[in-house]
Amino acid sequence: MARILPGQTDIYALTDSRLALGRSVEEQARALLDAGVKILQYREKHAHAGVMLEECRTLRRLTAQAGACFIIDDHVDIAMLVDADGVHVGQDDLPVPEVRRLLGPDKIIGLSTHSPEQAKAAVAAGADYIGVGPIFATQTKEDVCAPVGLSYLEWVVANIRLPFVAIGGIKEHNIAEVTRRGATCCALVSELVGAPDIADKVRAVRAAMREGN
Ligand code: TZP
Ligand code: MG
Repeated sequence: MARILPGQTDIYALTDSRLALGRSVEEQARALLDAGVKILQYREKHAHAGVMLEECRTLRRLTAQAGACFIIDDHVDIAMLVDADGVHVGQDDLPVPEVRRLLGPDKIIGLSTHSPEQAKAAVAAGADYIGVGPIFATQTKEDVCAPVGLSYLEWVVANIRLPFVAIGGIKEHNIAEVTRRGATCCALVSELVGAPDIADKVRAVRAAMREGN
């Protein structure tokens, strides 16, 4: 089990089987972990609960072997059943203090935020890290709000002490802009799992991140 927060690593990868060119969740995870990704989130919005549970059991095993942190999107029950390292919730999911009651003090709770008010509320609620975005327009998330752009990211860098991960429409070609504004950890969905060669893409994204430093 690895308690690794966004401030401690550069890339935060998420699964998405609808974008993964036919690769299974396990294949996505193996490729990402082999490429050295240290935070992996299971995010499969359309899978049945039984399938999710089995896929999460597999990812728990693979992430533990790789010394990587395993986060599950939304599903606190599955996170408890497979002993994931944490859960990521959005503004419309269970409130952070209630998730904390279920998971206890040692597990990681991430919360998506889209405004300074939400970031301050996340700190007060006891989140361990926040998602900051969507930075750019994205097709990946169905109920996504309008992009908050780089200005909200800059506000977080200047005002919030909690670890954070920038997310939403981040690609190899624009990630240097995001790191230049002070993000040290970026979450990417389609750019990584949708790449023909995931390992090559992780290397290219890492190199592009360094250009912005
Ligand atoms: N939360 C905010 S934007 C987003 C999530 C889960 C999707 C980001 O996907 P992509 O493909 O990296 O734009
Ligand atoms: Mg959610």
